[in-house]
Amino acid sequence: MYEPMAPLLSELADRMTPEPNGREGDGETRPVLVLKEPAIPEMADQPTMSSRRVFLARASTLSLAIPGFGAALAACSPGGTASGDSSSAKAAGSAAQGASGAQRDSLLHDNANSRLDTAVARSEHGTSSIAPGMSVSADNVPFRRYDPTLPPLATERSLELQWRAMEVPVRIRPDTVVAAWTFEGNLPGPIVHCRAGDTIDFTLTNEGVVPHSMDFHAAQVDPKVAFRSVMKGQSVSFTFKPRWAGAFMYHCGTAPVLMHIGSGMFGALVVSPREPLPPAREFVLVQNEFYLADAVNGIRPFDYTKMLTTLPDYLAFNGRPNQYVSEPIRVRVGDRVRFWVVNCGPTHPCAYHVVGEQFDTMYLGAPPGTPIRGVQTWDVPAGGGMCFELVCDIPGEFPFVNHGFGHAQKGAIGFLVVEA
Ligand SMILES: [Cu+2]
Repeated sequence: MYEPMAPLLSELADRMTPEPNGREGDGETRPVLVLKEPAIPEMADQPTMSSRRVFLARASTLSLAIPGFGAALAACSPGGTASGDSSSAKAAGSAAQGASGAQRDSLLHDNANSRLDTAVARSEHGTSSIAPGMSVSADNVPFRRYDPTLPPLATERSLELQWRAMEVPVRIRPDTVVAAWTFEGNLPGPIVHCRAGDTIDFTLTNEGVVPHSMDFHAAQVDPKVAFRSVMKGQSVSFTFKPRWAGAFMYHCGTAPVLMHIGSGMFGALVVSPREPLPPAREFVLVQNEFYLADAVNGIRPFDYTKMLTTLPDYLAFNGRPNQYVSEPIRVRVGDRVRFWVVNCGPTHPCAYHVVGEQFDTMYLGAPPGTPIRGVQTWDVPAGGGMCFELVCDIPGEFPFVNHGFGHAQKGAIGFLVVEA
């Protein structure tokens, strides 16, 4: 029988207390979540836990809050069964399920806040993404334009991906280096391209300090097993076959998810239909928001508290604000252009629009099904992806934007240059 590990809405409501909404005299109240330090049970054989152990224990117990992260408990909790090899996700899942109900209940009750994503805020990292060992000088981090070109399909019908979770600095603007948490050292992670029905064999090895994981939106798998968190030096492997064509987000799902997505652990998997779409120049645009603290030794950490405010410093297509303004995407008159737009948020939508053009085709569902014609703007929600097509009939410079212009102004803008 299904045993819910995630909070019920009623439980969350129980944790909400009224507080004045800041406007004096109007008597209105608004609910706020009251967050408390989670209580971590001490290990019997190790009466004093290091701050790192405390952090890891908290991170793992907090993982209980997220559907699908029960397995992370077994991997990370003091009393759980660590299973860090890459041999079998199924085995690790069984180990997780082997944790006794009493043990789970105990941890749940001892961590009343485990359903809330506040782990990092209380950790040795504070509210920032600066990781121990991230001591590279910002001067040595080059600015590199992120290539938006959709990689070609492999001839084989299976892909083997062996990726590393890495905490590294990334230069997102000529004057800004951020303390990123990444897949494969970049932000976004690599663009993956396959066909519907192809097999993807995926392994993530954690080379960072913080626990990490992988959640492919294109996968239909048991998330408790496949999307579990792994600690430094450990790996997780799983296999899936994307069923539907489309533009899919992937991201680290370790609690607090907001912190891990917000610090750079996201990317795009484009699934082409088995029957090829019309020939086109194909590009991938991944939108994300940046919430940054002041620089420490020239490197700006991601700021979890700021993420909660949802008021970003920058937005970007493919991780660098305005990069395609200074170095546009170039095509030729007569080209059909297909944009696979994935919005990795973590919070805001992307009202995708190309100034001076109209999308002759946009797919409401998996391409090539449910095309609609003559679209000016369409919202791509956080965690979603859409496919937009236009035909470049005339030469010119066409801005592609998030038409939520406060966010275009902060960097979600670029140029499509159509050359004669
Ligand atoms: Cu992560």
